[in-house]
Amino acid sequence: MDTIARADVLVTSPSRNFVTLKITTTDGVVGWGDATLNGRELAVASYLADHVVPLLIGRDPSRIEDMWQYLFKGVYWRKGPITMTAVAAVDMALWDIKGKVAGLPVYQLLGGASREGVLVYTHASGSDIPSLLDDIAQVKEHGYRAIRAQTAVPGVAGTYGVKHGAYYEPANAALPEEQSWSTEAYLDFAPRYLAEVREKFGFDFHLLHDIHHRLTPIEAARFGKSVEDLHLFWMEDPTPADNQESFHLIRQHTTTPIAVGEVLSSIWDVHHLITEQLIDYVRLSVTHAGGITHLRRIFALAELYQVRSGSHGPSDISPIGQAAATHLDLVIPNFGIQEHMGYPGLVDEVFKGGPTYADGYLHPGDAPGLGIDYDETAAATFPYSPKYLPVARRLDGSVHDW
Ligand code: GCO
Ligand code: MG
Repeated sequence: MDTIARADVLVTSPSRNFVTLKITTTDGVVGWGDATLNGRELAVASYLADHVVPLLIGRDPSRIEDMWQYLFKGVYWRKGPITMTAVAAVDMALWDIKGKVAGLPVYQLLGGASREGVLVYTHASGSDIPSLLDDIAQVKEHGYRAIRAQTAVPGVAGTYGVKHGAYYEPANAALPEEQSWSTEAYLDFAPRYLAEVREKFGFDFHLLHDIHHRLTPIEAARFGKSVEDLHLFWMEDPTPADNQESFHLIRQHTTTPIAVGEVLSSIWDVHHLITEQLIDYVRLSVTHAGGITHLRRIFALAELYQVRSGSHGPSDISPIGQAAATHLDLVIPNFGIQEHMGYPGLVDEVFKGGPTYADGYLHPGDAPGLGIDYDETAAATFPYSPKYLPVARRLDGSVHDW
């Protein structure tokens, strides 16, 4: 019987940090899993190397569900982003191996394609309204049918979601940068710039906006109401979802669709949001929510309540995680949209292959497994470099939600 011969945890930083799990079987089949958790990369690397890798050796790589249960229930300390990212990496690597052994792309193992391609949204941003409008024009030229629009807020230094230079990368400093925040300025400005976007470009594309947990429920309700005639595809993370109940208040006031999930990692973090129909899109990622096995379960629950998927796909999920997401997206009946932020140039020196983009859609391709490779020699030339997300402070100096 083919068993797991070894597992290696690899950390590389081609412009930003990525953690990758490589599982090798006794038959020499290699599976890749993404274990990247922005700003906590080494915690997941240690969890895997110190606590998971020793458990894998000698086990049957074909028993994906059993391995998932073993690593979730069997460890006593379940859930949480570190654990769920580590479990996800093992899960992804085992799906990759199963596909390579079967000679089939993972989406075929999951039930086959339900659609021709995976609708994606990408980011456009600007330091002011004219530069946002220019960026949207450029993004539209690349064929994107769905665009997330963010602009710096006047008087608020370093607003999230806005590029500094050619590329937006929120984890930007060896110690967290401190940025400022004013809810009043944001609530006044954001509906106005979103209205200018619709005025200039019309309604024949999906317009998304990320609030990044910055509002209280009643502020989010006001925001949602004020942009209703702009027909946003969604407002993302209007308020922190630690208290799932609080979304009832937003729902009572606005029909602007809501997307939540990028900082959440298990079905228990979203089950109330889904079963009470408090959200329209569930945005957990394969990488942070226990892999294909667990995210598929979350999407299946969501389907019963007409909640669609909208998976998180920023640059801090590696191309392996993005490939795994694309396979799942192609199959599930309640697919909504997939984030496709793209990567800075050096990343494709390490990660080879993966989904292809054309005309607003991604496709995972038909190579066996996840269809992506990792160049270990190139990766070794990019050592880990600590990079943290900023911290947000209100104008009075107190800490705000990021
Ligand atoms: C998104 C996210 C990112 C996060 C980043 C943090 O919607 O893509 O909000 O921009 O800030 O993934 O790790
Ligand atoms: Mg977001």
